[in-house]
This record gives sequence, C-alpha cells and structure tokens, in this order.
Amino acid sequence: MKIYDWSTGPYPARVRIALAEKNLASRVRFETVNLYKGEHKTPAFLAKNYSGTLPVLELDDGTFIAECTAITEYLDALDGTPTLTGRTPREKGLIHMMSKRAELELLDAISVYFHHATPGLGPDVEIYQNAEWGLRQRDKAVRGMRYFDSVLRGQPFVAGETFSMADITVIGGLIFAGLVKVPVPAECEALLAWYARMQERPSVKHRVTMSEPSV
Ligand code: GTS
Repeated sequence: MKIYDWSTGPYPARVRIALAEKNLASRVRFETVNLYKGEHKTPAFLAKNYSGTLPVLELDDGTFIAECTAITEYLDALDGTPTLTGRTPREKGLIHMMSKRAELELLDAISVYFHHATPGLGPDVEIYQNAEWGLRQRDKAVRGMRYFDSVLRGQPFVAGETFSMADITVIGGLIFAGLVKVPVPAECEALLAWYARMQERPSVKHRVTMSEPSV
C-alpha cells in the first residue's frame, strides 16, 4: 500500500495515527506531495483524488481511497478486528457520528480558517480567500472545543469508553489549531487533560517520524 502524504499535516496525521494504532505502518510506503508547491492540485494528482487533498491511500491493485474516515475504516477492517471504528452497531454509529462532528465543528473549521484568514499555503495555491468566512470558522472551532470539553467531562474518550477514530479526529483538530495558534480555552480543562493523555500515546507521539527510514 502507498500513502500520498504530507508528514506534518493534520489530516495526514489522522491516518498516520490509525496506522500506528493498528500496527500497520510497516506495510505502507509514504509518498510526499508538496502542498506548498500545489502538487495536490495538478491534473495527475486530481486523477487520484478528485478533491485534491491529502492523504490518499493507494492499494496494491491501483485503487485509490481518499478521505481520512474512509481510509481509517479500510485500515480498521483489514485485520477483521476493528478497534478504531467500533465493533457493535451502536459503537459504529456513535464513533462515526462523533468523528463527523469533530470534522464539522473543529477540524474542518480550523482548516477553513487557515486557508481563508491566514496566508495558508501561499498566494500561488490559495487562489480565493474570504477572511471574514475564515474568522467565523475559527470562532466555530473554538465553540467546538467547548463542546468536546463538555463531552469529555462525562466520559474518558470522545465516543465513549474506548479510544476510537473520533478521538483521532479531535486530535487532528487540535494539531491544526496548534499549528495556526488557535489555543484551547483554559477553562476547557477536560479537553486539555484528555489531549495531554492523547499526546502520550506512541501513535500520536511518533506520527511525524514514523515514515523516516530507520538507520
Ligand atoms: N475531507 C478530507 C479528508 O478527511 O481527508 C480533507 C483533507 C484535507 O483537507 N487535507 C489537507 C489538504 O490536502 C492536508 S493538511 O492540510 O492536513 O496537511 N489541504 C490542501 C488544500 O488545498 O485543501
């Protein structure tokens, strides 16, 4: 398997964390696509992923799977023992809902802020920007942080009692928030404590270096 990737990117981080949690990292090769050079918007890359985003998983038979959720679901199903996307119908429903909510209310909102209200990937790549929209999305993301704080006041993980894809998506949101300097409000104590715990997980800690060849 191959992953088209940007090693420090928050969305690619979601798949890197999932790979490490599933112990599958040794089965993939990473190919860097330079976002700042706009390599993800070239016709050759758009043929792999119509949306022009990273990451993209390429299977050995040439199939391309884009979207972090879809890639995570694929990886989780590979060994027949899903640990990230739920075992029971109830778990699957809750995890999918909370992961989607983490995208809508936090990660994607921060991404819009980055692309619209900051220099983003630079003038050659950011061909349309709307700063007002970007700033609104930043505020939405901070409201999202408060929401996830309220969730984590009542349970240890984002979708309940166990670590899941929903945690990974919120982690992606907070990685992005850190990169663009949108801090978690100090009163979000449960979210901050949960994030400190998440950063101790080897999958999160070593996500950027996992693709470096060992010497
Ligand atoms: N919905 C997509 C997913 O879940 O995979 C979003 C992916 C996404 O936005 N990826 C970023 C990207 O390609 C990568 S990164 O910013 O996290 O590094 N951004 C480039 C762009 O032009 O939107």
